[in-house]
Amino acid sequence: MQLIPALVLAAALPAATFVALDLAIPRAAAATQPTDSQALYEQHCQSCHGVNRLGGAGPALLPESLSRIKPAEAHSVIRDGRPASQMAAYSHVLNDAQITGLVDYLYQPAAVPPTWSDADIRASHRILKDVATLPTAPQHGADPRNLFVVVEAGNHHVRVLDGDRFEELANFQSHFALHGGPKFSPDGRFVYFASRDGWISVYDLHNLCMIAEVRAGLNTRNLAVSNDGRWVLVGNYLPGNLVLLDARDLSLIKHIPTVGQDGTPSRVSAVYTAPPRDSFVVALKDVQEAWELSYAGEPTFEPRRIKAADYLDDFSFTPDYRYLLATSRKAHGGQVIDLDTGKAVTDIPLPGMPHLGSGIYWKRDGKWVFATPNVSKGLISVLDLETWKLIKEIPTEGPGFFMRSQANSPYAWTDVFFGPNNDAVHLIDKQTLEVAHTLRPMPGKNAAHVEFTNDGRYALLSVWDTDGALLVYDANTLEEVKRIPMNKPSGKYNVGNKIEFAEGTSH
Ligand code: DHE
Repeated sequence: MQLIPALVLAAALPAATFVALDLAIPRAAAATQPTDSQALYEQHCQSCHGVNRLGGAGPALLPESLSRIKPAEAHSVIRDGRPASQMAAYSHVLNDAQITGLVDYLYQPAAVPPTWSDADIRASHRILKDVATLPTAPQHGADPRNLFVVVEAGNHHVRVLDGDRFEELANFQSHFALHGGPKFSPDGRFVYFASRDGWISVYDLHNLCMIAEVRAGLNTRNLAVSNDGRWVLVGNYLPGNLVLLDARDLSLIKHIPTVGQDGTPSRVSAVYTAPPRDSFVVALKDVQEAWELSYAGEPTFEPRRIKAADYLDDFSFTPDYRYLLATSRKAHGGQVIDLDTGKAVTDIPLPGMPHLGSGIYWKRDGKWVFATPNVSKGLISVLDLETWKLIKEIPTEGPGFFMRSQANSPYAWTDVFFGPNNDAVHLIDKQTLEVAHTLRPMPGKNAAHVEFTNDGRYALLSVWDTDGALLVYDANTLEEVKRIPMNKPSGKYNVGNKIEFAEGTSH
C-alpha cells in the first residue's frame, strides 16, 4: 500500500502544489514493509522527494543537499515531522530501525550520478504572471526604495516590509532553504531568490506577486543579476556549472560548464556582478581560476580566465571593483587579484575562515578599510585597502557571520553567531576600531544579521530563533523602536541599499 505523498523532509512547495497539502498525511502502516532502505524510500518518500532523490515538491535528499543537516536531525524530522511544512511524522509508520536505515541511505551518494540537463531546467520553468499585463508603477503606496525583503528561514517565508512604518506589505511562502542575499533588478522592481535546492524565483515588488520560477540546478551557491537587468547568472555546486537565465521571466539562455583550463570540472563557489565593469565575476572551487564574463553589449558570456594562487571559496570587491579580496579556507588566508591585469597581486593575512562575502568597507582617516567577520575565530580582521596590510584584529565574544554598516552610521554592526555568546551583537566604532557597544537584544537567543534603512536612521536586526523577532533599532540612540515576532528571520535587505550597492551593505 502506498502512502500519498510520502516523506517531505521539508516543504518546498510552489503555490501551484498547495492542493496536495491535505494528502501529506501518512496512511496506516503497510502490512508488509520493505526492509530495504531504498525500497522504503521509493515507497514512502519518492512521490515528494523525487526519483533518485533529486527533489520534487520536497527538497532533494542527496548527501550534497543534506550536508548542513546532521543525521540525528534528519532522523527526528522523519520520526516527528517538520512543523509548518508538508513533512508529516512517520513514527507510527516506520520503526526506529527503518528510520535509521533510511537516514543512512539518504546520506549515501546516489547510485546513478545526479544530472540536471537543459531539458530538466526547461521542464521546471513556470511563468506565474505575465509581466506585460501588470502596472509598471508601485501599487503599494510605500517608498519603493525603502522596502525591506526579509527571509523568514524558520517557516520558509518571505515578508516585504514598508521601511518607513515597518508594516508588512506581503508575506509569502518561498522555496525550501533560501540562501544568500536576494538580488534586485537595477530599478528595484524585481527581486530574485535562490534556494539551496536550485530553485530561482523572481518576485515583483511593485505588484507584490511572484512572476516566475525555475530549477536551475540541484545544489546552488548563489545568483547575480547584471547591472542592465537583462541577465541572471546562477552558480551551482551540483551539477558544477553556471546557468544563464533571462532576467525577465527566468527562461533558460544556456548553461556554461565550469571546466578549468586543464579540463578539470569544478563547482562554483560564488558569482557576483561588478557593475562598473559590466561583468559577472565567478570564483571556482575545484580549479585555481576566477572567471570574468562580460555582459556589455551583445555578450557571448565567454569566460575570461584569471589564474588564482589558490582555490577560491568566496570573495569581495574593493569599492572601485578593480580588485578581488578572495579566500581559500583551506589555505587559511586570502589573496588579492587584480581584475585589470588578471594577476594575483599579494597574499593577505586572514586567519581562520573569514566570511568575505559579508565583508564591508568604509573610509577611516580618508582611506578605505575593509573588515570581515570570521566563522571560525572570534575576531574581525580590518585591512588597509591601499597597502593590503592588516590594521587590526578586533576581538569579539565569538566567531561571527555577518557585518553591516551604512555611510551615515558611526558603527559597523557584527554578530557573534557561534558559541555561548551568540546572543551578542557588537557595534564597532569605524574610526577607533574598538567595540563601542555590545547589545543583547533577547538574552539567550542568537542575534544576527543587520540591515539599515536607506537613510541609515534605523537598523533592523534578526533574533534567529523559532520564537524570534525582527527588531528595529534607532541607529543613533540604539533604542529599540519596534519588535515584529518572526520564526528564525535570517537576512533582510533594503531595496535602496542593494540597488545602490551602498557602502556598508553586502553585494
Ligand atoms: Fe551563507 C550569504 C556561503 C552557511 C546565511 N553565504 C552567503 C554568500 C556565500 C555564502 C558565498 C554570498 C552569496 C550571495 O549573497 O549572493 N554560507 C556560505 C558558506 O560557505 C557556508 C559557511 C556553508 C554552507 O553551507 O554553504 C554558509 N549561510 C550559512 C549558514 O549556515 C547561514 C547562517 C544560514 C543559512 O541560511 O544557510 C547562512 N549566507 C547566509 C545569509 C547570506 C549568506 C543570510 C546573505 C547575507 C547578506 O547580507 O547578503
